[in-house]
Amino acid sequence: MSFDQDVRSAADVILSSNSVTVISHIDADGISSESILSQAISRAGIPARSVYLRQLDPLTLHEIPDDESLKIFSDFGSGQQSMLQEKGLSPDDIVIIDHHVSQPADISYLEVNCLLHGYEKMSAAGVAYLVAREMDDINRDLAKLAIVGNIGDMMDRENLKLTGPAHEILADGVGYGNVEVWEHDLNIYGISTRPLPNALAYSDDIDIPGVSQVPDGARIFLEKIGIKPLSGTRWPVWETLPFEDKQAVVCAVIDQMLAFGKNLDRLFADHYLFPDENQAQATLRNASEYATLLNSCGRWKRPELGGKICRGDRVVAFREAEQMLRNHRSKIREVMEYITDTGVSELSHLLYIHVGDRFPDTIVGIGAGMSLSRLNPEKPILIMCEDSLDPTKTKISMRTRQEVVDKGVDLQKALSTACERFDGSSGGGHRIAAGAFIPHDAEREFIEEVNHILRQQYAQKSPDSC
Ligand SMILES: [Mn+2]
Repeated sequence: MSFDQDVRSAADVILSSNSVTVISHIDADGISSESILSQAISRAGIPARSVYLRQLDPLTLHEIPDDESLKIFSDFGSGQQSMLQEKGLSPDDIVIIDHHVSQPADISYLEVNCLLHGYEKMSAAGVAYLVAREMDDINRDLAKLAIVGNIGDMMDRENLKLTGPAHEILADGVGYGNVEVWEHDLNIYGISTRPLPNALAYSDDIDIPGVSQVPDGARIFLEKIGIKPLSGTRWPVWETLPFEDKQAVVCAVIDQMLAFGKNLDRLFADHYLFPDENQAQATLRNASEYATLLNSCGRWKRPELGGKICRGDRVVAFREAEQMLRNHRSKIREVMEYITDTGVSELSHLLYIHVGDRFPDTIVGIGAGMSLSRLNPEKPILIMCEDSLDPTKTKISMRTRQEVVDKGVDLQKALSTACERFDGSSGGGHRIAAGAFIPHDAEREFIEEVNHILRQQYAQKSPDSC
């Protein structure tokens, strides 16, 4: 079946059901997928309830209700079909909405997965939206949430913009009027809330000598071109900076980078803004920051709070989520500081560190990703921590940069291949970021196996691998 036919079938199955349980992942993509689906289902007059899972595995399987409702798995399920089969779920009970690598089972479940049709740059929220739109055209307002999910899963990072079917969804949001695209804009994070010097200093993609990683340097850099704090020490944010000032910043950044022979390839990216969000909730005014807010809710075990925000709660849930975001940021900073202070160990093709039980296992991967620019940027980082749910397991997270992926590295493949050699381990994710759970006593061997696989990946780089 074609992707469109899969979307149609899922819409039909959902519309003919009596009640639905949406079982979704806890990250920004999972939370936005869940709220797109639940809202579309409720609008169709079908009762819907939601279950969020940190991951779909034997330990969380019991959280799937044993009732008559149709079960929709979103942002996972494709890779766990044999497990769903073992649980005794029949094809009539299930719809899978996913974008991860699929593992076929003997039973053929209805699986709407863009990856199966060659669309690599779309997330589960994108698939969920296409199903919701197929259910009823009134769901076009939900394109905005699909953008949040796609950005949360970094679907724009390789091309610095959304492409393929995710780009088409963008057009729905623009047409509806709650999405605005700023094409080919400065590639920085935090355009709606971050003081400009910090946004310039802490943008992973662009390396501006004297500015990157040095907020004081960034302030001096901006003052030199006449950009000053608005009042006292409060700096403007990129979103509200006057056009002439933006031009001045871009020119100065280009001059500085060229003067030091830096590559400008990743200087510009598309930004996705939400004009319907109030300035008082600036965190929700662009897709990246909105996604960060949802991620922090999920990582701190409050995914339902993110779901409420996706449904429009701008008072109670939003305030609470902002508090979580502050906590989230400070904990990630602690992970980064721990990594920098402790130092990482180095093998030929990766860096690694074990953080034990010092930090919640839900944020160590993010912290590792954010410390990459302070470490050897050529090597992926592998971070280990204790699994909070199962003390016999170690949780592994790996992160790298787009430039390394372009050289042929695929962390998802590296971890899932390594897992095949160790009983009781499982892994998944994406080329640029992946994770695994392995037996606690296999750590050493596992790291060496991953290093070995990475060495092969660098060696085997072929033109179609990126
Ligand atoms: Mn996802």
